[in-house]
Amino acid sequence: MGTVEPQVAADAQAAVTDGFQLVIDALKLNGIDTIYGLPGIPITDLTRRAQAEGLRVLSFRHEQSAGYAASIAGFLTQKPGICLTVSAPGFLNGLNALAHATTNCFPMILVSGSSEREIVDLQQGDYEEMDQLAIARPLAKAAFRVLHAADIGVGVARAIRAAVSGRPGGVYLDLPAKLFAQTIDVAAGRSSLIKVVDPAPRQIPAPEALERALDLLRGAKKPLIILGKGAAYAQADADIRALVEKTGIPYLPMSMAKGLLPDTHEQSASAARSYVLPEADVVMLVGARLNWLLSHGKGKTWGGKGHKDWGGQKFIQVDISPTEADSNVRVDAPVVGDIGSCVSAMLAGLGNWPKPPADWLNAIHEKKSSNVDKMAETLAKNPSPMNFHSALAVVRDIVKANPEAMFVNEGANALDFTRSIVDMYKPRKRIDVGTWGIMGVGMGYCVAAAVVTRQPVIAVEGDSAFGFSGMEVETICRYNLPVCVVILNNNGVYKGTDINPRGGDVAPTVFVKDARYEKLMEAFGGVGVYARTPAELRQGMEQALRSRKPTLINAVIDETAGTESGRITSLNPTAGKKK
Ligand code: ADP
Ligand code: TPW
Repeated sequence: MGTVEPQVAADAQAAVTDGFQLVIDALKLNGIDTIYGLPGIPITDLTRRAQAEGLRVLSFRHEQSAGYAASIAGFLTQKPGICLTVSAPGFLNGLNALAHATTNCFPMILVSGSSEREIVDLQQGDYEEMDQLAIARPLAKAAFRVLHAADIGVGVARAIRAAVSGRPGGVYLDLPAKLFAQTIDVAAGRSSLIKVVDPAPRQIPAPEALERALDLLRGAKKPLIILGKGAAYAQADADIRALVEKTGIPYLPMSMAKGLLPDTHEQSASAARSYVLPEADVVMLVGARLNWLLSHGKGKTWGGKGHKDWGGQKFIQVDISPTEADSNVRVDAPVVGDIGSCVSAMLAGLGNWPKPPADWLNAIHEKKSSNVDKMAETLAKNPSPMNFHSALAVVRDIVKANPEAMFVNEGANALDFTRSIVDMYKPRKRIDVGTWGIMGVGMGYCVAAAVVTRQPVIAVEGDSAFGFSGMEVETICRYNLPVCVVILNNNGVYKGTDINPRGGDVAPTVFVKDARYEKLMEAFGGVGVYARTPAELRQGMEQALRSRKPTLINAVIDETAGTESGRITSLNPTAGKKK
């Protein structure tokens, strides 16, 4: 080397690229601009270099939060959210979110560094040894490993296609430590990269499937449309609204489909849910599965005699997955395709659509009005201490005044009451616990929502729910994000009144009484608010939205408020015994 001129050496160096660079180039080439992750061996330099190359690299305090952030970024943008972790323990922390993404049909890629293949496969005890690919595979829609720098382009392309095409889901991409330092010729590296063309191709529904569905719907006496988060994901907002309005059919939004049409829309049947589900004769599901959240399409909720009995409805199911229909009950008219294509084809086929029978619409209207009146009465009360209703009456007003704000929600009662009390006005504003009813998505979702949409974020959190990701308030402060967290604090899981009959430790559901969560936000330079009345809560929220400063409001509510498991008490095997 001593005889080589310095300039020649520099040129020779410049003529090669490495694994780090190729990963960054492949992501950038495919329009990925943000990484949610946590640095460490072997990906520390990847985070640094990605940042230096203009990617936004958001560093979290726990990979699970980074993963949830990536998953919801995928839902909001239709681009795979990228979560980057270290090997074994970091990978496992991210894995929960990967499974969550797959379960919820969100596009996400978990990219994890991994240890030496030769040592891992012989189980010789490497640093953070783990066969990550094998562990990820059952929880992911697809899983890939790249061993050679020249294959990084293909690996990233395959991961992107798998995440966003068809039914979206979580994809795992395993990048062994050695890969990052591998060098190849710059030109060869450049030509190995793939810009994915049409990553989520339209899937056009079959004309006969559409005709079958429209015939069934047209003949219904009591039709109902159910919009799910697949409909929200599809970003076909105008056509979905037009379909609902032109058919005049009442609709129910699932939780994350709230706001696809404003919740105040006259055709919304949300306030008459327990009436319309058993009464409807034809139900059209648009991007919603008949899973536990819809009582599997049968049983008492649907007018069946026993919990497994069919209620007699006929179902139309609009979904991109050809295997979803008949998963719980018979689907008479499956329409397989992407929701954008399906809904626009339906609109084109409506012709002179007859309005649904007036007695159906009137009956729904009556149920709705009486339930809305009852709720208004409850919301108008001002008990001391505050309860879920009096606190949420404030949140409801604030969201109404700030319809562009993103809205994050988790908890049990804190989730159920909020979902029914707080109206949403715009699509994809409400993001919550999703298909698993998972706790811990809160602060990760807040970060991604603020970063992706650049709108203010309001999070309504149970005190238990908040605890799962509470340390990420530092992340929120570090990036100075306009997030207002409201903790509905009733001193425990579900509520704070359980007693340990033997004395000693407090009951398993009980937390420290009068915990001062707001001080956690203050510790990192954000604003903390201690709110004991609706007026204090209102003032805190208004101030947070005005200032756009990270704010945490500890809204103290009656510790006797709330029921065990919220609205799903019936799923809890011990709850029956307790009553
Ligand atoms: P919810 O919980 O709101 O009821 P689910 O998560 O159960 O919604 O259902 C979402 C459904 O939407 C899934 O079956 C998924 O296959 C489907 N889906 C997701 N994206 C699309 C799309 N672009 N086009 C059609 N269907 C989609
Ligand atoms: C990952 C089980 C469901 S709801 C909940 C737990 C622990 C917390 C309820 O208390 P919170 O809300 O948040 O204070 P509230 O309004 O009822 O007082 N672990 C995971 N996910 C779930 N769903 C649980 C545990 C659970």
